[in-house]
Amino acid sequence: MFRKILIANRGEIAVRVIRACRELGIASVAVHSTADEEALHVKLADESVCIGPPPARQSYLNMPALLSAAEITNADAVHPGYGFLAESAHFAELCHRAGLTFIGPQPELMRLLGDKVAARAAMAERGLPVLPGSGLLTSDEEAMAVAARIGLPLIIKAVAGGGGRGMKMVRDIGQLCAQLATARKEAEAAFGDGGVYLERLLEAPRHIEVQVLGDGCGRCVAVGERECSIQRRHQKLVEEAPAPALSAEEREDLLGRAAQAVAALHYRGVGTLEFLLERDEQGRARLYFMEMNPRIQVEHTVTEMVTGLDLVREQICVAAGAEVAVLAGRAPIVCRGHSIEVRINAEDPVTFAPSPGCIRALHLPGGPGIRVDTHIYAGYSVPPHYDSLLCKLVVHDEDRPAAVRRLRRALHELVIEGPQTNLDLHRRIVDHPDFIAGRLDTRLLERLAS
Ligand code: MV4
Repeated sequence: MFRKILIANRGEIAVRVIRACRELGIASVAVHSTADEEALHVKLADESVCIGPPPARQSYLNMPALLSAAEITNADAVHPGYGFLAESAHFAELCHRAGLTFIGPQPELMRLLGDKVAARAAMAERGLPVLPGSGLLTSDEEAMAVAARIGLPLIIKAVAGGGGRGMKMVRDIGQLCAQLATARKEAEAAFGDGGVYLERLLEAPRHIEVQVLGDGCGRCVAVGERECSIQRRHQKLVEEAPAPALSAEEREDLLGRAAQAVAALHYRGVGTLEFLLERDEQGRARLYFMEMNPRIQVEHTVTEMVTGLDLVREQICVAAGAEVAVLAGRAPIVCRGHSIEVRINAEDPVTFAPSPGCIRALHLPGGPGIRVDTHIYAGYSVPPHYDSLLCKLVVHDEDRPAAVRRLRRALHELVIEGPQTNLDLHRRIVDHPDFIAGRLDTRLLERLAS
C-alpha cells in the first residue's frame, strides 16, 4: 500500500480523499494556492505545500509545482480528484516518469476516452449501443452527407469536449454549415482542438450513468447507476441512485453490458459511463452510450450510500495493486434503498453568477440518513478563483419517497449565511410534483426558473 499520497486538488474532494487516506493509514499531503491558506483540506492533511498564486493555471494546474511538491514531501502516489488535472494523460505520464503512481486509469486509456469519437467507436466495438452519428468531420460536404444519412434534428459535439460543453443543435439543414463553423470556433477556444462530430439529437432524453471499477487486468464490476437529469448549463444539480427511470431488468442489462465493455478495455480504476435514455413507442428503454469519464465524480456519493462501498478507498486500493473484495468476487454488490444528492453552490439565484465571500454562519443538517461533504466552515472565506460548489448534501432512506422527504427535511435544517446560494432553488425542486413523481428532465428547471 502507499505510504503517502499527494492530493492535487482542493475543496470538498480534497477533504474526501484525505478522509480515505486516514482510514487506510496513508499519510496525506495537501497542496494549495496562496488563496487557499485557510482551506479545510490544508488543515486536515498531515502536511501541506504552497504551489503558487491563486489562478489555477499557476497552482492546481501547475504540473512542475505539483511534481516538486510530491518530491520534497516524499509522496509515492498522486490523487487528482476531479476537474483540474484529473483527466490529463500527460500529467499521469509525468507522475509515472517521476516514480509516482497516478491514482487513475492507464494514460493510454485516458487519451482514448478524451477523444469522444474514439471512445464512441471503442465502446460500440465492445457491444454498447451508440446513437447514429459521424466520425471526426473533415469538411462541410461530409457533414451534409451524414445529415442526409441520419436525418434531423442533429447535435454537433466537440471531440475534445465532454460534459456537454460546446454543443450545437441543428434542426434545419440550412443551419448546418453556420452551426458547424460556430461549434469549431468554440471548441478551438475552449479545448485548443476544433474537431467536431455529429449525433442524432434526442429531444427529451434522461441522463443515466454507470459507475464502474476495474482492476486493469480484465476484471470489472458495475457498481451501480445514477440518474443526473436535473442539470443547468451542463452542471448537474441533483443526482440519485438507483435511477428511478429504469426497471430492475433494464438496470441489470445496462450494468452487465457496461461492465463487459470496460472489462474488455482492461480499464483500471473508477470510471463513469454516460448514457442517454429514451423510450420507444412500445415503452422499451433505449440507452445510448455517450462518453466515459476516467475519474471519480462529484456524485459518487449516492452510489456509496446505496452500496455501502467507499469508492475512493477502492480506487486507491486498485491503484496500489491491493485486493478489492468486490473485484475478487468475494463480496456481492447490493443496492439498498435510495439516495439523492444536491449540490449547493455559492451563486446568485437570479443571474447564477458566482457569489464568493465569507461564511458568516453555518448550520449543517444531521440525523439518520444524512451525509454532508463540504470544505466550508463558519468564518471561512470562499475564494472567487475556483468553482462555486459549497457543499454536497446527500440523503439515504429505504425508498425514493422516503429519501425525498428526508431531503426536504435536511434542506429545511441547512443554513448558510454570507454568500448567496441555490438553496431556495433546491427547496423548490423537492416540492415540485414532477420531481416527487420521479419525472426528471431538463425542462423541470426551466419551469421552476420562470
Ligand atoms: C445529447 C442530448 C441530446 N442528443 N446528445 C451531453 C452531455 C450532457 N451534459 C448533456 N448532453 C446531451 N447530449 C444527443 N445526441 C442532450 C444532452 C443534454 C442533456 C441530456 C440529459 C439531461 C440533461 C441534458 C441537458 C442538456 C443537454
